[in-house]
Amino acid sequence: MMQRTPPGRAARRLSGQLIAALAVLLTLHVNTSAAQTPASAPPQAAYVPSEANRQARAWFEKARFGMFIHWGVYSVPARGEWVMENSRIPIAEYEKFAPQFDPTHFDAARVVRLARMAGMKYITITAKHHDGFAMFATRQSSWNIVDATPYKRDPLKQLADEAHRQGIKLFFYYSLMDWHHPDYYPLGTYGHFTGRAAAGNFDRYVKFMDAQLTELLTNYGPIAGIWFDGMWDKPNADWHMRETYALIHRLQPAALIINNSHLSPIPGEDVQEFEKDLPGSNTAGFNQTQVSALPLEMCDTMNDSWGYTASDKNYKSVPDLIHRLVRAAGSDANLLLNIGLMPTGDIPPQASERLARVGQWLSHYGDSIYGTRAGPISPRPWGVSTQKNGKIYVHVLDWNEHHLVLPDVDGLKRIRSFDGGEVRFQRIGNELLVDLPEASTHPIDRILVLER
Ligand code: H79
Repeated sequence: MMQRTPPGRAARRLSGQLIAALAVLLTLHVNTSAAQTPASAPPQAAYVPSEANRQARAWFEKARFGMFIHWGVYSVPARGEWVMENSRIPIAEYEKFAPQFDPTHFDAARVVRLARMAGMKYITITAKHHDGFAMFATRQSSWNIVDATPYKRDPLKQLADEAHRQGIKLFFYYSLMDWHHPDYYPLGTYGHFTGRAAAGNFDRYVKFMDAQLTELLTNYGPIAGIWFDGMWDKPNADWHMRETYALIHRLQPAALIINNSHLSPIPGEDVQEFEKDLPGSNTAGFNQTQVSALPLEMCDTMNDSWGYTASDKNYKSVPDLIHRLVRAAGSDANLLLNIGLMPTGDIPPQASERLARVGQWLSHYGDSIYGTRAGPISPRPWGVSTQKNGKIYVHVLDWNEHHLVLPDVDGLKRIRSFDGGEVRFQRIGNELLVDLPEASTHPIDRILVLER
């Protein structure tokens, strides 16, 4: 029989607890046998999110759709944000892109308006990517947009002011891996072609990072959260994440911490991230973690690139983008959908056209997405379910037949089409045989509303 809470999530919560218990046992084992934790390490107090943080999590879970923005000095060569590593460009050469980076067309108001028009409730922008280049005014290094480019202005300040003005939330992406900073040493998997000295003090790098994060959390008003990436470069290093997380939560208690570590969430993290995969699936190859009870987010690209890539015209269709959003919601996750801003600061027109059309769809059907949780019918090849206020929304995405068999729903009284109109169904044993509306009437998503 159907339950009000997603049954998959409850089961996962239980297995999450088991895994947490196992992790504690493992940690104990490692600590005693390999003595990897310094003797002075404080006892591991449990992380209890503050009231402000809990409210922020509840907001986040309702938001369901955000805009990811990849933008940095790598936009100039226009071959993606990994160009430094992939083309083996040494630091001294890579730095020559900075004098060419003059994004005078950047219009924060326009970016925020586009996000709102697309139905997105927040923006997550790269403050610093793997190349270490700060897209904000920082005193910690001159490797930043104000000091190293002819633009000389702080686009994150413009974006933060505009986001506050237009009522949209702003997260800062911050790469833990750094191919430019001399103290990011010893190196991890990547960054071996930069020509930098084989020396450095990692603790000093962590201090640098904390100082930049302090700037991001004090100079830009209320920030919705920090989105970390790149820890997978050195998963066994002592990142001092507990201290960094405590710093963030002390500076802004409502700021959510997201770490795209490709590992199970650790204390201090507020959202579990999935890169290019729905929670629980692993097509991209780095999503082997259990789905936790935290709010979930999945990030994805509109074409095949994060950072602006001039040659990449492989944009997903509008129905495909909508399906990804709906399937994310049906898996209890937000979709963080990326655009790669151009070196001029312009938005690629292929991206803005598509986003406007996703926004049109959401203006009609958003009620079946925003504020919902995953529904009681688990994700299927044909579609997903969401639920809100006792109503279940069944999203029929990839199914061109006239009938659909659903598991029976406790106390079901009627089914209607989202746009009105009664939908006929029969009970057969523990199942419902539903007469679907014509597929041609809603080619993107036939939404049924199950009422009890
Ligand atoms: O910021 C975006 C990516 O740059 C970052 N996370 C998203 C949000 C990311 N970095 N690495 N990964 C994601 C996964 C690793 C991909 C790799 Fe590769 C495969 C690194 C080397 C081989 C892709 C292909 C990048 C370079 C070549």
